[in-house]
Parts: sequence; structure tokens; C-alpha cells
Amino acid sequence: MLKLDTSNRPQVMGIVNVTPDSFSDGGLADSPDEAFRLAQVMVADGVDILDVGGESTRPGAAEVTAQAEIERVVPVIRRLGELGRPISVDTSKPEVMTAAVNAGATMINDVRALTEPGALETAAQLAVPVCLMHMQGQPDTMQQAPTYRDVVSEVREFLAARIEACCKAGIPKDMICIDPGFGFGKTTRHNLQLLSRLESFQSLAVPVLVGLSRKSMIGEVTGKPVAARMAGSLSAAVLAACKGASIIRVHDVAETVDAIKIFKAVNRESL
Ligand code: 7PJ
Repeated sequence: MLKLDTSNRPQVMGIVNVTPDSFSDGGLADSPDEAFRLAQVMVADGVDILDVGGESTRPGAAEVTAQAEIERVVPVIRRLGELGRPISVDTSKPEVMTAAVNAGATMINDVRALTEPGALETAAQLAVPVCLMHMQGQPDTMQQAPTYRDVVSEVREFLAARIEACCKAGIPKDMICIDPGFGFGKTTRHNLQLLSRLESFQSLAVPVLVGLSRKSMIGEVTGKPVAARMAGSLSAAVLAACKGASIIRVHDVAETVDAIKIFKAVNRESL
């Protein structure tokens, strides 16, 4: 995947976590074999992109070294290559980006929007599409007291600045997508405001990716624990699709693919 092709939007991105402490059980694989089996099921269920992550970014998570992250993700990316789907690597570290792309990853998904030292230059050199996500603060403390004057305009301004930084570093605009970063330094209200005004990110003229699957905002609104958030997550996914999202990052691939099929079928008739 040298360009982001989101003409048949939205695409479904399946989460393949290889972190030992991910917040949600689904998508958790603790060996390359298990990750492969999980991804195989996702492919059979119609996934469009596989997202492999080796750094837990859940609230309060501890940091991982680049070497540890490489040891987690590279064997998995190598094995997933034979599934014939684009693979993105969920990382902020330039060393991991390079190792992952050399192992077969075709996209970089960075929750820190290429702000780590060397990340921008590395991504430009690797010449793969990138996802720039907004986060306020750092995972260990980001949920303590997130505050915004206007969350939608602040997130949009940050992402506009990161798009510009990427373009200056030599990453073409058609290789960039953005993500408001649900749950990353945001209260449930902030998350709901971002989702309700997701269309306003269209003005940045790049595809929008959303990650809402099983997140705490779904739990707070429905009153359900992580294991019972699928219906809430599907509703959020369809709402995001209606508001222009191009890529939806999820744990429950089969169910999301069905929900998106309904969205697409209805959309085709309304053209
Ligand atoms: C996101 C992510 C997200 C993007 C995670 C989780 C926490 N990458 N990586 N967007 N979330 N682009 O899966 O709940 O929302 S890790």
C-alpha cells in the first residue's frame, strides 16, 4: 500500500495487540502463532488493514523500550505478511518503525503523531502512509485532568500543524490520515463532542481514522464493562462512518464489517 486508498470507505482496521497488558482482552495475542490465528480469522471476516501494536498506550501504562517493542512486533508482522492484507504498526518509536517496515508493515500508526525525536524523518524516509493521532499529555497521566477550551478546534489545530510538519518533511499529503484520538487525554464529554462533530475534520482534506472500540466512553455511556461493549462500539462505528470516517479501528471485525455493509448499502441508494 503505497497510497491510502479510501475510495471504498470506511475500511475496517483490525487490532492485533501483542502487548502483555492491553486493557481489552480481545485483540490480545501473546505469541506470533496466536497473533497469526487471530489475524487469519479477521481476514476471513473481511478486515481491510491489520494494526499490530507492541506498546500499550492505555491510561497508566508503563513505557516499553524500542528493543522490547521490536521483539514483540517484528515476528508477528513477518508472519502476517502471508495473509495479503496491508499491515500497520502502532508505534511512536523511529527504531520500531524502521524494523516493522523492513519486516513488511506498510503503514505507520502513531498515537504521538510523529512528534518523538527522529520519527518524522524516519517516516518520510520509509515512504509509507502514516496516521497522525492527537493525544493530550502522555499515557501515564493523560486521564488525570484533561482540559480544553474547545476540544474540537484544539484537536483540529494540532492535527493541521502535524499535517503541515509532515508535508515539510517530505511526506506527501495523500499518504497522511488523521485521528482525533478518542480516550487519549479526553473525558467522556470531550470524546462525545469529538464524535458529534467528526465531520469538521473533513476540512483538513485527509482521511479520518477513528478508534472507539470498547473504550471507556462506551463503558460510561452504556454502563458496561469492557467485555460487554460490542453493541455500543458498533453504534459508535456506524455514527463515525456517517460523519465521514475512512478507517475504523476495531477489536470485533466480523460484527463491524456487517455494520459497515449496512452503512454502505444505504449510502449507495442515497447517492
Ligand atoms: C488508538 C490507536 C486510536 C489510533 C490505540 C485502544 C488503545 N491508534 N491505538 N487510534 N488506540 N490511530 O486500542 O483502545 O484510537 S491503543
